Amino acid sequence: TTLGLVTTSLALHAPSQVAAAIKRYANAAEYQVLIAMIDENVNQSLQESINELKSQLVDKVIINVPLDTACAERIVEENQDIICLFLDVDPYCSVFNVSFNPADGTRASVKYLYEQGHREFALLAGPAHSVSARLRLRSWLETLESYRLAPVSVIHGNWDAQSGYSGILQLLRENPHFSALLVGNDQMALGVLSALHQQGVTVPGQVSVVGYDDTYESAFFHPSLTTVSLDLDLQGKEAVQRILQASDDDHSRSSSILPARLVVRSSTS
Ligand code: IPT
Repeated sequence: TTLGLVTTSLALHAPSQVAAAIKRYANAAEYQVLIAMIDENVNQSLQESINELKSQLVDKVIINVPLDTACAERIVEENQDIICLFLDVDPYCSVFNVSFNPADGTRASVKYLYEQGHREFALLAGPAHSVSARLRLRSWLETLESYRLAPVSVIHGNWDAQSGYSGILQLLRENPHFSALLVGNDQMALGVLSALHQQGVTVPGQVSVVGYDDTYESAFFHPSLTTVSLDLDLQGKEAVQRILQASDDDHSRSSSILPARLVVRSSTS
């Protein structure tokens, strides 16, 4: 009657939205949710958090922490007394997961910008330690390449608005010749919009900006953000359903890959 959730920082909008959904759907199924939040030193404190949950008799744990395949497999291997379901791993890896297709939304955003006439792209990716950030970046690059294009600049932020703010200032200093900017998530895009406004660069007049996530706030940015929409509520719902259905029998554990789609608003032209 108790589910565990180990999550990355809830100061980030997407994981906090997912946690809210997990709590809501679990409660509806008459389960409580014990939440452990970890920030840094992921590999070490993840096992500690799982141990804490185990000591509270939790035997099903949803893990929303970015994990490389080898780390996720090791967690499964070393915790066979519980069922782990992962939300932030490579969707095609073998562990039990509910995740998003990392390529459909990224392809759609490059295609859309290309068809709007853009040829000079800058990329502001998420942190290199995050598997999702790397998969999004790879898909942007592959799609650009399919149009025989390469980005004018590529940098990494750390998902928060501050890093988007300083990231775009760095991009403008290093090579300001881009008309389209792809950003790894909406929080960084928020910082980008603020910095561009302060620099007198118009959006979408001079630079079109595309975010990623479509958290609840993104439609209220100024200008409202064109972004890749993830149904984070659905991810929470599917995760709860699938982990509650799962039993010791491996066949009860079926992973799923959820779609991502481009939502066009006012930050692009
Ligand atoms: C991913 C978000 O897209 C990103 O904005 C950031 O919040 C990150 O999580 C935190 O780890 S969504 C994840 C399920 C891939």
